[in-house]
Amino acid sequence: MPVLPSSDVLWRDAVSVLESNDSGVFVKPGPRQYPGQWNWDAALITIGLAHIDPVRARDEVRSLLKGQWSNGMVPHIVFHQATVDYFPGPTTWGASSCGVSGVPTSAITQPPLLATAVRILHELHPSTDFLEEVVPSLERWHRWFQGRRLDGDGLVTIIHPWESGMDNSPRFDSALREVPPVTTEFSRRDVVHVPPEQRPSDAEYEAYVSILESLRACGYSPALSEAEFLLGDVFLTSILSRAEDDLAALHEVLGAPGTEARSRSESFMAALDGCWNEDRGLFVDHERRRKTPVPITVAGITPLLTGLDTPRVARLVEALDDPQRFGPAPDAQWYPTSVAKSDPSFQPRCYWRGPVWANVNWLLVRGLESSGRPERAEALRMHTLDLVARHGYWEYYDPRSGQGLGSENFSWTAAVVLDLIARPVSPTQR
Ligand code: 2M8
Repeated sequence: MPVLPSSDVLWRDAVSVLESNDSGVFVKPGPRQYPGQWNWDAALITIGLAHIDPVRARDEVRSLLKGQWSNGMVPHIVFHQATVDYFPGPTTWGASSCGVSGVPTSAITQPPLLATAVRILHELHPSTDFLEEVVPSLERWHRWFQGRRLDGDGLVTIIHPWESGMDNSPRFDSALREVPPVTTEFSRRDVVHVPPEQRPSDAEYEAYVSILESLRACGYSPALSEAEFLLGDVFLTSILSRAEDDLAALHEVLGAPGTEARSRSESFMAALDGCWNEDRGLFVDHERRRKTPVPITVAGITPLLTGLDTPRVARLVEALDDPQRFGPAPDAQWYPTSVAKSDPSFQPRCYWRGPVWANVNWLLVRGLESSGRPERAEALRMHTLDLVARHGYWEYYDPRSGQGLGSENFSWTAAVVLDLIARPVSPTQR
């Protein structure tokens, strides 16, 4: 289904990235940097696999769900083995961190994109047997959010930056300053294969481990009021709102009413409504403890995913196109940057503090499409394919040169390229 002159090459290379990262049980996010199955990576990888091998795509979902906890949580990493070259690995998370089937896991969650992935897979290759198998697990996970991650304002509250997927985003800087010093010694493995300046700082990593220690001390079941790190997350809430809608559709395929999931989706949309910042023309996270201004990051545009139909869409598109903020600029043509160029925290080569991420671009393409902006979605789709065609399948990209950063041969970049090629923007979705 090529759309670009070079898309057959792009397609072939994307398939080969996914094949080469396939461990047999799950597709690793990258060849060396991340040796387990990460939660939202697996969802995006499922979407990619749906275009080339639906049987393998279903197995990707099954493998992730092997890590589901008895309380419904689907962890941010399912290790699938007891020893891995990653810190923090299964021993640090502790023996109690495992899925119902006994597979070692981490003990926090990640952006719940899985129901969205299962819906796309089902639309491409319908199988009600598969839906009957996985929809109850998705429902249990979504309910777990209601019981464990909702605070008074209805936003999904994260208790660790890793739950957001945007680990060292400056959105978390102020909350991280409250975290007590780490008490155990550890050695970082994440800077072995990737230059340290492209990764979180040592101070950030110490805070990540300190939060982990305090969560482990309370059996990974903190009262939100007592958690060391807390943030009402616009990004996670947007993803879950969309996923609830997709889950409702899946329930309906199975002949059940999707009413509960749909009403949860609407509640999240109402909560997001309260995060609108008219001056910025963006949605803004709720800092639970301190009221410092949250830095300007791409997370503020992601409520597009929920299918907005208000004048706010125009403001969000304005931010996306603004050269001072996320849009293409004469000295930085690749967009959107993960942090606004005008924000003091912007660092074009450091992980979630500036670089362009293909998975975020995919979310925004689908969000613009659902929010009645197909022409804008199409432009971003072509731009993203162009970026990868020129620079390869990297974890993230320098917005100035397009140079690939982080891990090479990155699975979610390959997966979203397959989807962007094979599922062109629909002009009518809303
Ligand atoms: C990054 O996060 C992990 C910790 O979860 C890490 O840096 O070691 C993030 O980009 C996260 O969003 C992603 O899921 C993970 C694997 O790609 O890597």
